[in-house]
Order: sequence, then C-alpha cells, then structure tokens
Amino acid sequence: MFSTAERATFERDGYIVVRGLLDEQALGPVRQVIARSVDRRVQQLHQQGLISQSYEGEPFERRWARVFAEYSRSPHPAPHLTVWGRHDILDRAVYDLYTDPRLTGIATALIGPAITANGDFWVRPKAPGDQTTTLAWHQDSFYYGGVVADHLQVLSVWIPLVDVDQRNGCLKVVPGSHHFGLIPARTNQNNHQEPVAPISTYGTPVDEPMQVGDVFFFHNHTLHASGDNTTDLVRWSIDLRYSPAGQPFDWHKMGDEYNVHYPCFVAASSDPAQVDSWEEWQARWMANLPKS
Ligand SMILES: O=C(O)CCC(=O)C(=O)O
Repeated sequence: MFSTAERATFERDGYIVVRGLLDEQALGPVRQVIARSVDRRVQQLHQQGLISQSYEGEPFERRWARVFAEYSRSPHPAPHLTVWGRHDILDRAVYDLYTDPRLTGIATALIGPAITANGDFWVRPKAPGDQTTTLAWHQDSFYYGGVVADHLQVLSVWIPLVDVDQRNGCLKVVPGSHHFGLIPARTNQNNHQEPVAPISTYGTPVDEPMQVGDVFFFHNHTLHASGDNTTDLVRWSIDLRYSPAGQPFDWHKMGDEYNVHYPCFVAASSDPAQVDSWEEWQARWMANLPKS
C-alpha cells in the first residue's frame, strides 16, 4: 500500500502528499458535519442580530464566506474561532475518516504497527481575507510544549475539502526541515508561534497545491505554513493526528491531562480487538463535556 519509495520521500522531506487517496464517500460525510456546524453558527449569529440574513441556499464553499464578510464588517465583530474542533465537530464521520484504511495503512507504515488517533483534530475555515487564519511557519511541536524526543512522534494528516492552491492559501512546506529537530521559536503579533531564525536557514520553501482527495502527511518537526485566501470562497480543510499506540503523552504540555481534554482512541492495530469503536470514543468525549 505504502511503497518503499514513498517512505523514502517521507524520510527525506519530512512529508509526502499522496494524490487521489480519498474519495467523495470518505469526504462527503465530513463536509456534511461541517455544513451542520456552519448552520448552527449562522443561526446563532442571526438570532444575536450580528448578521442580517442566514444565507441559506448558498453552497458549502460560499455560505460561511458571505457570513464572515458581513459579520467582520460590523462595528463590533464578536471574536470568531479560526479552528473548529472537539465536541462541535465530533461525529461518526470523523471517526470513519480517522479509521479509513487508506489513512491508517499509511500511518501504520510510518509510525505503527498500532496507532492512536489523537483528539486534537481541527476543521479550518480559511475565510476570504481573514488573515488570522494565515498560519506562520511552524513545526507542530511548537504548539505541543512537552518533552521533545525522537521516540515521541505525532504524524499530522492534512486533508483539503476543496481544491487548494496559492490563491486560497494552500500549505507551504520546507522539505527536509524535520532533520533540524525542534528549532527555537517565539510568539508573533498574531499570537502564532514562528521560528526565531529566517526560514531560509532551514531550506527552500515550496507551495503544495492539492486537489480534493489528495492527503498531506507530515512529521511533527516539518516546517510548514499556510498562505492568504485571496478568493471569495472558503478554503475548508480538516487535519488529523496519529501517534504510536501506547506512547506516553509527554510530548504534550498537558501530559496525561491531554487525553482527558482531547480523548484519543486506538484507530488501527494488527489485533482488531484493540481498536476502539465510535461508541467508545464518543463516550470519552461525552464524559468531559464542558459544563455550560
Ligand atoms: O490549515 C492551515 O492553514 C494550516 C494547518 C497547519 O498548520 C497544521 O495542521 O498544522
């Protein structure tokens, strides 16, 4: 399934884009979950009088763009979230994506044989002109804040839900930058983490345009960023993370608490009895629902 050449690419570059890996059957249900989340948010903003209409009937890529455009023009826009996740996006469709054999086959080849699906999965609505979603160069480890050791691995999987290129803020990456290990970082004016040294210290950045169905797998030390969305449609994506099953949570600043706030589940194992069901994963989230 994952060839020796593909593994060599991942080891050399710290990432690989696998073209045409997923189909509509895998991605359509995730888009529907997001569309329902959009609808809840739109209805709430409308009821609060923050937008004049609910833009029903607009297609998936345009509805949130229109809402965002109106709401960000209001004199006192309420803070909005640039990443959507946790309970709000939790759904069997996300479990099904996380356990899709096309993803777990590659993840087990890279960090297996048994893998945990991490609870920090994020949907990113990159709205037109919303520069708060233009992510600075970073290694994912910048945001983990825990112990850094070669045996502690987190594999990120970035999945576009619309075609992406330089116009709507596709991912950019510095091939081979993972070989530097964790590099020094600081917080920038947008509250993003970024390297202290110029990016050219670590190599030559490349843009990675992708089509729906392509999947980007990357190492927790691979430098990447995303550009501005200069189109009039939302750049929707979802990113998932896997770790070797049984790995301690030392890589995260919360330690074991991470697994309480972001419950994990075993997504693949050579022993099927070890794999957690959707019901088990859902129950872990429900046990920690924020008190309203
Ligand atoms: O989706 C984006 O714009 C950036 C995603 C990213 O940096 C990540 O998933 O680590």
